[in-house]
Amino acid sequence: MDYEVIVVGAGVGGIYQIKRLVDLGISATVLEGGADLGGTWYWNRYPGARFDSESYTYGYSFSRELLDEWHWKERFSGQPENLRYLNHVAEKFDLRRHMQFNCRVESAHYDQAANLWRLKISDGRTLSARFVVLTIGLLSIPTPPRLQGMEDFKGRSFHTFHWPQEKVEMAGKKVAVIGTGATGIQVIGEIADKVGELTVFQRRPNWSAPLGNGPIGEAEMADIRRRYDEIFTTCARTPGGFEHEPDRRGFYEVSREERVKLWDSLYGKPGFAIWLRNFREIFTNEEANAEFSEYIANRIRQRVKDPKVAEKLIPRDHGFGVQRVPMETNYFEAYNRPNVHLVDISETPIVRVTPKGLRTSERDYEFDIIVYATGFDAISGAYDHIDIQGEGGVKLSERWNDGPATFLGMMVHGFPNLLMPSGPQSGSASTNYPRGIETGVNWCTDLLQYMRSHGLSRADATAEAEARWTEHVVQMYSIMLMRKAKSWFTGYNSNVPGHEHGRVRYMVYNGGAPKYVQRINDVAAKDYEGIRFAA
Ligand code: NA7
Repeated sequence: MDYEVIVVGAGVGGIYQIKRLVDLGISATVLEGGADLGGTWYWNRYPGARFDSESYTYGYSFSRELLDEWHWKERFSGQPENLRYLNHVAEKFDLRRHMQFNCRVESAHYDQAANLWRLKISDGRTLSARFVVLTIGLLSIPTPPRLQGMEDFKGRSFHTFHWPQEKVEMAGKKVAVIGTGATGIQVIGEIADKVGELTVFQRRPNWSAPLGNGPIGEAEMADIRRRYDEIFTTCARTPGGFEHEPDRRGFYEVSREERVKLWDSLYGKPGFAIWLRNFREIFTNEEANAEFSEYIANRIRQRVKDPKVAEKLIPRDHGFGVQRVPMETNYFEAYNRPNVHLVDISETPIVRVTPKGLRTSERDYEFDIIVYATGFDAISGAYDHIDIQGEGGVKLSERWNDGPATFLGMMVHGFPNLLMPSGPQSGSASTNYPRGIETGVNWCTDLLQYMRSHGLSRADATAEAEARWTEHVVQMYSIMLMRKAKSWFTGYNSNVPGHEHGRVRYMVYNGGAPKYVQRINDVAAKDYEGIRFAA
C-alpha cells in the first residue's frame, strides 16, 4: 500500500483535508490534476472573478494564528488575492510537500480482496491506498457550448474556467460573451469599460443584485479579528452558512409598506443580504416570490436606460432566488454604454461559430475574442469524469446516471472507504462553501480516527442508510420553489447529454447548515449508524 489515504484535488477542500491528516500523522498525499494548488481559485482567472461570500466568512476557521495574521483587503476578495491566501495557508502549514501536481486521477478501482483502492494517474503510475478522499470540487468541469465551427474561429476563445494565465489584452478589442450566469455577470460588469466593443449573447437572463464590494481597512480588519468567534457562530447558525439571517416575520404578517421598507434596506447591502435576509416565503411561496421579483424588476428598469433592453434583462421563466443569485458590480449600467450590445439568442439563436466570429439566425458578427461563460457539469460532473468502480466493478457514473444517491452526501453504498467531504447531497453545495467543507472534512477525519481506534479497516454505508438519506434530500427539495428551476441546483446543463431540463437531479442538501450538521453529528454519536464496518 502506497498511502493510508489519497486525497484527490488541492483546492479549498483538499488543502484542509491534508492539513488534518498530516496533523494526525496519517500517511497521505494529495493528487492534483492542475499544475498548482488552489482549485477554483487556481483556474478561474477571468476578470471580475471574486467571492460572493464575505471574505472573512470564506477563509478557514481552524487556526487562530491564521485568522489573526491574514488581512482580507476587500469585503469580497478577488481571484488573485484568494489564490495568494490559499498559497499562504499551504506554506504556513508546510503542506506543499504532501501535494503532487499534474497528477490527474483517471481511474479509482476498489480491490475487494485487498481492501484497497487502486488509482491510475495521468503520469502513468498506479497508486494504492486504503482510503480515498475526493475533494474534487463542485464546479470544476467546465462545459463549453457544443456549437458547430468552434475550432474554425481565428481569434482567441476560451471558457472562463480556462482563462489564460498571462494577461489577455482586451483594450480596443471586439469581445463576445456567451452566457449570463454568475460568471458572465461578473465578467461583463468588469470588462464593459475596458474593451472596444462588447456583445453579450443572452439565452435566459438571471436575477441579480448589487454586490456592494469595498475595501477593508486596518481598523475594520482588527474589529473583524476580534469578532471572528461571533462571526463563525453566526455562520453556523444560519441556513446558508453566512452572516445573513432570514427575516423571521411572516411575509403576509407585515404590510406591503413594511415589506418594501425591508427590501429598500437590503438592496445595496453587501453580499447575499437581499437573498438571505429576506422573508423565508421568497423560497417557498409563488405569490410572495412574484411580488418580490417584481420589486427587483423595477430596480432593473430604473438602472437600464433603454426600456427594451431593460425588459430583456428581466427573467420571466423563474422568480428571484430560485436559481443561484449572481451578485453584480456595474452589470446593469454596462448596458447603458454605447459600446455594449445585448443579443437575445432566445429570439435569434446562435447558428454556428465562423472563422471571424458568430452567426445567429439573423446576421454575422465579427470578434477578436469569444468568451464562453457557459457554466459547469456541476456537483456530480467531477465524479463522473473519473472512472470510479466500487465493489463488483460497479461504476459510480452508472449508479448516478439518473442523479446522485448518497449517505450524508459523503459516502456511497458499495464504494467502501471512499469519502466525499463536499459530495453531492452534502451540506457544502448549497451553503458558504468553506464552512461546509470544514464540516465535511472534520466529519470524514473523525470517521478515520474512529476506525483507527477501533481497529477497523473498512467502512461502507448500507443501502438502507443511503436510501433514507436520499429520500430526505428529495423531501427537502419538495418545499422549495428551486425544485422547478432550470439551474445547476437541479442538475440542468444544456451542454451535457442527459442533463436537459425536465428531470430533477437531487444535487444539494436544502435543509440548511444547522440541520445538516445535526444529522451528521447524530450519526457519529450513534457509533456511525448507517455504516457497516469490518476489521
Ligand atoms: P451557470 O450559472 O450555469 O450559467 C451558464 C450561462 O451560460 C447561462 O446563462 C446559460 O444559459 C448560458 N449557456 C450555457 N450554454 C449555452 C449555450 N450553448 N448557448 C448559449 N448560452 C448558454 O454558470 P456560471 O459559470 O455562470 O456559474 C456557475 C457557478 O459558479 C455560480 O453559480 C457560482 O457559484 C460559481 P441558460 O440558462 O442555460 O439558458
